[in-house]
Amino acid sequence: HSTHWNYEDQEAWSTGYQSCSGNRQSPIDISLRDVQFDEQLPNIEFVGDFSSDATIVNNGHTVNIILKNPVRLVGGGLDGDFRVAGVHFHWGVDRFSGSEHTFNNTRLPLEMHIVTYKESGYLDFSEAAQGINSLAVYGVLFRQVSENNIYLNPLVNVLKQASYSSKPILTKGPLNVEKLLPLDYDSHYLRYFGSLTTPPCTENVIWTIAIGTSTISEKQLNEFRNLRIVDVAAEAAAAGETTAAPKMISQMKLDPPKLDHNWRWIQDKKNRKVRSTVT
Ligand code: 1SD
Ligand code: ZN
Repeated sequence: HSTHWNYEDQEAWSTGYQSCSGNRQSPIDISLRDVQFDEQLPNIEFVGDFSSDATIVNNGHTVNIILKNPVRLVGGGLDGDFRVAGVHFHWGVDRFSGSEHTFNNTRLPLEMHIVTYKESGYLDFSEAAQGINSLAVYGVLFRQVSENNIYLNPLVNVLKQASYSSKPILTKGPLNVEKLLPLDYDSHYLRYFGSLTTPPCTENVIWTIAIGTSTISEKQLNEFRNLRIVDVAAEAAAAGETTAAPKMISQMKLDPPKLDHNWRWIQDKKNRKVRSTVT
């Protein structure tokens, strides 16, 4: 069982999780002038059925989408196919904060992470999470516009139900994650080697970041900001899953703090290069 960590005291992460102070940490700032054009980077795409109803879970750090059908990340110079394990988001208190990666030091209000793991050689995500370069995350930054992004509605419309509980909730209609990607996500992307942006900060993530951005309205962003920091362990105990139940229930907060920001500070690039599919 892991120790608790939070976004207020990020400096402390490396005390419990050594990797968090390693040499290939994420996120990073991406200076678009300094990226290296790499003509060898082939197109990358998600293959599979993104169109079914999905389940969402407030895990106390983010809202995670679990898809019903298998979807794979294919191409992009990856070593084999990578299977989608979950999709989640990072946001902040206002329109000037939220994304984890920044372009030219500019932070956008939302970042989506499609987390995938290498299929060959690993049984499931947790096994692959221990491997070498066995995770691949596709990240997309969202900019704020006045119109709602209708493709986010199946998710945004159930966030209220997820705000106080980690109980899985079915989306309102199919959530087509593919529609949340920029149209040219397959050919216009950046690539670098990094880590998970949350503890244990494992340094085995092949990052792909769309050069294009998607959109979201302020109203939709506010639904993310209204989620609460649910205590998943206490909830499980309260549901009778452990013998610590009475103690845990008494410690459960009736009014947990808002999960109004969940982005990690920019990490040192060290000697790393960011490659790009475009000049
Ligand atoms: O923050 C997420 C974390 O919640 C978990 O999903 C992990 C892997 O499952 O990935 C990190 S991140 O690096 O994709 N932000
Ligand atoms: Zn993430």
